Amino acid sequence: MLPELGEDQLRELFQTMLVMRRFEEALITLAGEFDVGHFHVYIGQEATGAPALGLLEDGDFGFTTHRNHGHLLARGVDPARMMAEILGRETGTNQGKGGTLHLSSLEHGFPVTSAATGGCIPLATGAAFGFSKLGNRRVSVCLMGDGSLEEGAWHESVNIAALEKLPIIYLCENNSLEALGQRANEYPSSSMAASPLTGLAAVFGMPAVAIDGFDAGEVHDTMNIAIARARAGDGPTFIEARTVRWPGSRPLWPQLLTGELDLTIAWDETALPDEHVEWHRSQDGILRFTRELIEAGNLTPEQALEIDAGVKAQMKEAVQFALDSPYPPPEAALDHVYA
Ligand SMILES: Cc1ncc(C[n+]2csc(CCOP(=O)(O)OP(=O)(O)O)c2C)c(N)n1
Ligand SMILES: [Mg+2]
Repeated sequence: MLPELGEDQLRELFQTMLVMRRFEEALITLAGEFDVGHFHVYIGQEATGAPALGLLEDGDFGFTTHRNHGHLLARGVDPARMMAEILGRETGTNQGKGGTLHLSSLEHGFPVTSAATGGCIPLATGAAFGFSKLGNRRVSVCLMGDGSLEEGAWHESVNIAALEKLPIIYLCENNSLEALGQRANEYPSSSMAASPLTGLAAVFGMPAVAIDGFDAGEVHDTMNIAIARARAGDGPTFIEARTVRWPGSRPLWPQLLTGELDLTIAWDETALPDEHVEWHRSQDGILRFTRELIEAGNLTPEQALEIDAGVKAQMKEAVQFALDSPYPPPEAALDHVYA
């Protein structure tokens, strides 16, 4: 379903999702030609991150994981500076010293990013504790994978959040729905005895809901309620956004196994490839959102392609900016090191 937003906002959301997708497609392509090192991509989860983070206001914080690129892009961080950061360049968001695993940008509400599984949980909870003490009506969003529920930090943090009624939303992106990865002996996500995962939050007495993470409208509406609750001082919410892992993220290194996103599949069944049919037909959240926008008369296929062409050109420039940027000088190695 479509989020309850005006036409301009719906199109903005569409463009944001395309920025998220085209950025990482460009990164995977670049990694084929250039040693980028290891990285993780958010491809396939855009319909969760874009509407959820689009609801935040200036001063609200997000704390993300090793799969952070899409989250920062959703809050408007410059793709060129992010690409430069991933390539370790001086012009990067963190002057080339954070890299893909620690992308952050305080001015966009991402003060620090931890790639330790579960690391985001105490960070986000601590920020919410600070907001609560300041009484400033700001909210903290913990963008966590299902795997982080295995960590002890989850249980300790959520207890404090519930006791103190902290202004926090635990947005758990569960991309483990299909056990395909495990079956094919690929990269596993989580192994939890608890089922459903929402039970791990409900036991602390907070609203805990499971939603379809491919459904931008459901994500938007659920987040909206959770944010209002947090701002009103009524405490935390746990949201499990359920998706499946993008086929290209099943091998250890991301690969464009489903090809680059072809938007025409959204309105032309004959464009549907023979492989990964299920993915293209019902799982790719961007294709689903495109279909919904067109069916509701908020976008034409021509407009969709035009927006996409602009985004692709922007990503080409981002890659070039990164490649043209210098590495930090050796003398800068100890700058910003506190010991
Ligand atoms: C403390 C810790 N243990 C192990 C790892 C290695 N590791 C990297 S990604 C990952 C899986 C995390 O699963 P999940 O939180 O569901 O995120 P997903 O990759 O599925 O988005 C693991 C175990 C890590 N980064 N930190
Ligand atoms: Mg996972």
